[in-house]
Amino acid sequence: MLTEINFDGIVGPSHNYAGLSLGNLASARNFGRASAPRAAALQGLAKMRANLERGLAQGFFLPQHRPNADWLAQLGTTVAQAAPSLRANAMSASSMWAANAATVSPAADCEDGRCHLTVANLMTMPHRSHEWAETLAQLQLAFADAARFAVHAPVPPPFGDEGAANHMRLCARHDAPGVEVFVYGNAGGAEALGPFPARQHRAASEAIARIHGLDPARTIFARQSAEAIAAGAFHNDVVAVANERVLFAHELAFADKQGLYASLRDALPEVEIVEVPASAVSLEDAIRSYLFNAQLVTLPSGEAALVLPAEARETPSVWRWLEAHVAGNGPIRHLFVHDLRESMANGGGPACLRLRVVADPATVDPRFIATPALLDRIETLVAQWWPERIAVEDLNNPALWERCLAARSALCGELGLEKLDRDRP
Ligand code: SUG
Repeated sequence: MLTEINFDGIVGPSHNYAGLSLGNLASARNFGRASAPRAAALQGLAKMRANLERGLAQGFFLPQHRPNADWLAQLGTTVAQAAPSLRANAMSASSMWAANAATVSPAADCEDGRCHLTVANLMTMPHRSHEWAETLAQLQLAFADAARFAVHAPVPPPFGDEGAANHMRLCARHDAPGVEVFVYGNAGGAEALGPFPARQHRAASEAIARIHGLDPARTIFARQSAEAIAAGAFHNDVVAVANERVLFAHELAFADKQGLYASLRDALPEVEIVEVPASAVSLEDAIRSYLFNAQLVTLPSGEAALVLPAEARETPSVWRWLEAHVAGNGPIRHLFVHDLRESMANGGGPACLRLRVVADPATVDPRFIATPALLDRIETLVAQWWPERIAVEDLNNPALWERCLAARSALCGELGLEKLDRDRP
């Protein structure tokens, strides 16, 4: 049975606030604060558990090996000798934001009838540019069934690709052929640059569409508005989210929204576009609350629900809009609110934490599929091994490096995934 599975990144033991992401306002705002890795991981696990209880299929990916000594070796240094700023890049737990792991095209959209996944190169930000090799290794294990899945290495630089965070899919049902929308900020060539980097390049998205064997008649390339990027929407999924026939977006998300909406209506006449006007929710409120970084999911009843961060409920304009929508006839029928403050403080909401894959869970390596009992075991392990607190200075402490490596090894062992620890890509 093909269904949508949400794979969440388990927050790693080195989660910290080193302010590494230019253009991500939360990351900049919280630079220097002490983080709480254990609480962060438990918040993420609680969301996974709740989604499982809602009847949704849930999987997970493991945190990566941090500090990444192999990456520092490529740069001619070691964990002990690296400059603190470089070391912070090698310590980042940023692979927790699984929406940036890969772009996924379900089997129904692909010429060869397999589900295609292309790992994102994440080349724009140094701390994320070394995630791809371990991500590729995990996806190759999780989706090893070559009759059903094709896992691809990243498109090469200099074409920046940030994965599913800039990709939306609209369809009548998850297992039916869909329309794939690739949202880019960088069109290539000479163009006016805004204050922040546009991480997604159109050329990378076009390459992925070719690699996945998508039907050009059902593939749309849309530009993100420069205004949204300048306001801090470093990924499209900070201002828009789609699920089945519903597109939920801010009025100012796209450079040419009329063009995008017209192409969507052409390709999928039943599409429902729910646009939030700037007069009701400013871009600033949308970005601060992560209204659009909600998970828009289809419950077993067939109704659509939003899985939101607590910040959405605490932002008056946003909560007012949501309550009015649910009270009316809108397609979103339920609101679920989660405390994900540790991830949010680095600019990662509910939707950043997950990668959606349409698949039969029975065809995925079971070591990556969540059950309540397995989540219990992971929680116990996190409570035992994850640091309670990391101040930015602690990133220079050898005891923390050892602790982070040991914690991750313990998790790999618990899940029967020692291979990920042993065979470093
Ligand atoms: O890439 N934050 C991540 C947040 C990613 C959110 N993902 C999606 N929108 N899908 C980023 O900017 C902060 C790291 C730091 O500052 O230490 C960070 O990498």
